[in-house]
Amino acid sequence: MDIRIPDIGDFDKVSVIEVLMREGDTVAAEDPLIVLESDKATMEVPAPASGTIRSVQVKVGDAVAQGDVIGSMEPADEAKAPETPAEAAAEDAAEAPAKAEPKAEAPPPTPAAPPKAEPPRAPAPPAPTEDLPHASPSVRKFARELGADLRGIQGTGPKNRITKEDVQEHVKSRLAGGSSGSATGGIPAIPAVDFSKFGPVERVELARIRKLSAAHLHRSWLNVPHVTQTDRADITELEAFRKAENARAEGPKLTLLPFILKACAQLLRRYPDFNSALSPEGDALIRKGYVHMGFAADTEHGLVVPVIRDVDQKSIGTLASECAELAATARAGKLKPADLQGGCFSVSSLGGIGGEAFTPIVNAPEVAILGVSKASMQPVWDGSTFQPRLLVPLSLSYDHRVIDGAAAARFTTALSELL
Ligand code: CAO
Repeated sequence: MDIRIPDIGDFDKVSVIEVLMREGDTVAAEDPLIVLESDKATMEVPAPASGTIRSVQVKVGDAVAQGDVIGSMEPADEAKAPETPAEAAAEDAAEAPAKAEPKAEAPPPTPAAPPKAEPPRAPAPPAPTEDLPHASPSVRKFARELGADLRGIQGTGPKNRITKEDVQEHVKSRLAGGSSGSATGGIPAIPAVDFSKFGPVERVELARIRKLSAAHLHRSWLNVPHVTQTDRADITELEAFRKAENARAEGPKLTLLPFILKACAQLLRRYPDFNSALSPEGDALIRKGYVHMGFAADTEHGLVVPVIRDVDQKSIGTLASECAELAATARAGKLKPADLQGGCFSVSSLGGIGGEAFTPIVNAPEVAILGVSKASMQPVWDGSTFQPRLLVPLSLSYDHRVIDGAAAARFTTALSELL
C-alpha cells in the first residue's frame, strides 16, 4: 500500500525534517514515519497500519502536501492464521529487500486486508503541532527508545532545542524519583515555546534560592488541596497603640507583623489543628507542643521563610527585634539551615507593599498560612453612622484535608478580635 501524507490542516507544502523509516523496517500502526515542520510547528506522520516498509520516497528537505506518496509498505496480514507459511515468507522478505519488490505488487494476501482498489486506511491525524517541542531527529529517536516524553523535557540547546543530554538528564532524574521541573505524575507539560520567534529574548539563570523555593512551592501546590478564607480586621486601636509605642523611641520599631505573629501564636494554642501536620500516611494528625512560626521575607535572591521559635512565649518587642534581625540576615543571604526549619505556621505579609488579598501557598507540611495585605481606612457602619476605621485584609490559606471551612472562619474571626 502507498503511504500518503494525511490531512495536515491548512498547509500547502511542509518541509520534511526527519525520516524515521527505512526500507525493510517493521512498523506498528501509528509509529511515526517522518516528521514535518511548518513555520508554526512540527508534526509526525504515523504509519497507517502495521507492516513492513517497502520503499521510502521522501528525504529530509523535501516539501510535501496532503495526499503525496512518501513510500510504500506491505501491511501485516492481521487476519492470516499465525501458522500460515506466508508469514515466514513475509519475514524472509523483510530480511531480503531485493526479493521484496514482487511481493509488494502482489494482491492483498487475505480478504481481511484492505482491498487494493480502496484507499489505504486513513492515517490518524497528526499530533497537534504546537505540542511538539524542538528536537533533532536523532534526539527524538533517542527519547522514543528510552520511553521519554519530549513534552516533559525543558530544552537547553539553541532556541530551547532539546539535546541528547537533556533527555539523559530527564531520564536520570525520573529514575532517581525526582522531577525535572516539568511535567510529572501524568501532569501534562506546558509545551516549550521558542519565544525568539516573536521578538528578542534573554535567558537569565534562576538563583539557587528561587530554584529551591520553586520546587517546594510546586510540591505544596500539587499536594495540598488549598482553600483561602479572607477577612478584614479592624486595627484602628492597635495602630494608635503601635504609633504611640514607636513615638516613645524606646526599643525596636514595631510594625504590624509582630502583633500578627503574637495573635496567631495564641490561636495556634487555642486551635491545635492549625498547629499540626498530617502524618505521611494521611491517617493521623501530628500535633505540635511548640509554636515556631515562619514569616516570608522578600530578598533579592528570592523568597525565604525564616522561623522564629516559641512565638507564644515572647513579647511583642522581642518578636519585633527577631523579625528585623532575621529579615536582615535573610537579605544578606546569611541564614543558616536551622533558621529555616521547624516552622508550624507561616505568615506572609505584603502589607508594606500593597494589595487587597491574595492566596498564599501553604508551606507544607504546615497546614495553614496567613497572608496579610495593606491596611486602609474604610467606612464601617456602627449601627447609626459610618465611622472611618483602619482595616487590614487577611487571607488564610489552609489544607482542607486537615482544616474545615468552619474552623478557618473561626480562626480568622478570632484573629480579627485579637488584633
Ligand atoms: N498594612 C499597612 N502598612 C503596613 C502593613 C500592612 N499590613 N504591614 C507593614 N506595613 C508598613 C509598616 O508599618 C512600615 O511602615 P512605617 O515605616 O510607616 O511604619 C512599612 O509598611 C514597611 O514595613 P516592612 O515591610 O519593612 O516591615 P514588616 O515588619 O511589615 O515586614 C517583612 C517585614 C520581612 C515581612 C517584609 O519586609 C517582607 O519582606 N515582606 C514581603 C513578604 C513576601 O514576599 N511575601 C510573599 C511571599 S509569597 O511570594
